[in-house]
Amino acid sequence: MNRVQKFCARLYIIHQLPIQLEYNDHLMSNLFQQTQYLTSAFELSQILPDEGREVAFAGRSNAGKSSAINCLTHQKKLCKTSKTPGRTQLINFFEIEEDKRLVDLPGYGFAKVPTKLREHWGTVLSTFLLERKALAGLVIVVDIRRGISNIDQALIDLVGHQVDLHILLTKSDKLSKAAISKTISSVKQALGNDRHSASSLSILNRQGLDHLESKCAHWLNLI
Ligand SMILES: Nc1nc2c(ncn2[C@@H]2O[C@H](COP(=O)(O)OP(=O)(O)OP(=O)(O)O)[C@@H](O)[C@H]2O)c(=O)[nH]1
Ligand SMILES: [Mg+2]
Repeated sequence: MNRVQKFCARLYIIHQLPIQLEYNDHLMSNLFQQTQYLTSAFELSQILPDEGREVAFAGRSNAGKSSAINCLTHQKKLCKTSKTPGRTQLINFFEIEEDKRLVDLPGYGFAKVPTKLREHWGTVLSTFLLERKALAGLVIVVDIRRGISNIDQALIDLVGHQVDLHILLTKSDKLSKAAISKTISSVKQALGNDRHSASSLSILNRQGLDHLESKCAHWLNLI
């Protein structure tokens, strides 16, 4: 390639790049925008047949799981969100397209939940996360200001050897850019496994949404 050809090729790339990025962004938004509520389960027996591919969202009560799914799908009320912890009390399934689903899981770690209910969800969640063949990836949602709690770590230890994990550090609008980067680095280091990843998200300014979109799209074979 001579210098003129190199220059033209470079120009072409420079010109094409933003268009291509916009196009991909647009494509991904459209992929998740079609998501619809499918069904809910309280018992293992009510859970959908183990087919297709799913990405589940787990984490402490009030960490921002339901808000993250709403942000990802560009919808305001797909999942119920609340300032009061313990809002999601069922396993909720959402269909992106046939055999591709997002799953909003009940939160853990909320002290006011009765012991019986806590035990119930402990069994249901661990069985679901360990046995579900459709589970392509698990997003563990963590409030960036609180960091990984003992229960989050116990979940990582329980399923991390068989399911790909993404730690989603939410509410990043509450921290400075420097503090966000520092927290992401330390979480990645603590994970110590290249299969697992971490990024931040703010539902207010949508910082980090691109990361979450591409992770979920990749797990679900949408791109
Ligand atoms: N500032 C800010 N607030 C957020 C963000 N994400 C979630 N929240 C708030 O955090 C609260 C809890 O959000 P939810 O999405 O209901 O949390 P959850 O993890 O689904 O909670 P449970 O269903 O109780 O387990 C709500 O008041 C949200 O508006 C964020 O990125 N920034
Ligand atoms: Mg919720």
